[in-house]
Amino acid sequence: MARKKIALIGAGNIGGTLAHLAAQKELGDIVLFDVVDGVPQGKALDLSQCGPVEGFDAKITGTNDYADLAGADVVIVTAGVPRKPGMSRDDLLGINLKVMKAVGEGIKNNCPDAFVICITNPLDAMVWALREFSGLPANKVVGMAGVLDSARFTTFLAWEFGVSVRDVNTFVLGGHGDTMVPVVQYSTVNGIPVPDLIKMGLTTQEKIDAIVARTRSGGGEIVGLLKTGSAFYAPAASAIAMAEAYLNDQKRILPSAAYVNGEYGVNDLYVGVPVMIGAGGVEKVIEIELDEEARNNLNVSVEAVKELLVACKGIDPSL
Ligand code: TXD
Repeated sequence: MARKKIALIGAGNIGGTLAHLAAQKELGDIVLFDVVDGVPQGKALDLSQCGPVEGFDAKITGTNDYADLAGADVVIVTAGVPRKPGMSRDDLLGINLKVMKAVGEGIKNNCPDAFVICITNPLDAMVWALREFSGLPANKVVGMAGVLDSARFTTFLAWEFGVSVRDVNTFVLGGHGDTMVPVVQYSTVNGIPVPDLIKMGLTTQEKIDAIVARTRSGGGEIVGLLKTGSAFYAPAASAIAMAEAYLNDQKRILPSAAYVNGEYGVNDLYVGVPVMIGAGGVEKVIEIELDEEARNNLNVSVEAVKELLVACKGIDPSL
């Protein structure tokens, strides 16, 4: 069986890390695309030379020509500009919306059957715009944020309880911003819900509240430390988990910025919800019971995403 083809649009910090992870996992042949001449080609050549050392076979190429994306099975989009200290994700909207228009055209014209994972910020608006511009079916265009936000929440909880990250399962809903909703009652350590762990005296409500707050500002914390850009190792690992679920039909339940039409009382919007990802792309939106606080927080997040879409339509009347 011919190898799958993975196209990475944006060959920057996340794009290069995506390429390395996909190659190490031998998910398929990899094409790195960027508008900067030389960067995708240089990174592709460098990554190819990892093959003999790490023991992977993958044809890794770099290009500045969208035609080289032809036939891609998976496309992961990081094209655009990242945050600098003092910038919010929403500040990127004007620049990155124009980038999504070009990227959407490139996908529509060269690989319309691909499963597209958007990473570019402000994520909830960019994934919606990318679907509009590309014209792909909504179940084949998804945003990566929830897997990263859940990974941050999981890491902080594992540190709090002094347990393996493998035994912590967390749930994050809503937008990829300050309004994201880490859902404590569905977050567990080896199946024990966090609220029960509080009752058992293994932590306190105050500590959990602080962890929720740190998760919400997890991106900003790294931007503040790096000063030159934003997180890229965990974002890349998170998107690769989603790509693998599609390529290997894993039916994984992953929090993702997915198209919702009716579930959670939300219509015609991309928002962070648990979905099943398999060979059909986003195969199902999982609707869970939310307590009043979580539902209110989700509604706040939905309103914040809607405001971003109004801004997008103000910039590009074709939307
Ligand atoms: O969880 C999440 N979704 C977020 C997303 C987590 C971390 C970072 N988040 C966002 O991903 C971040 O705010 C940015 O919007 C993207 C990409 O972050 P990255 O750190 O990879 O940015 P880089 O290193 O600047 O790479 C961006 C590349 C760079 O090489 C540019 O030349 C290229 O994008 N670029 C383009 N490629 C193709 N087409 C166009 N028009 C274009 N414009 C810039």
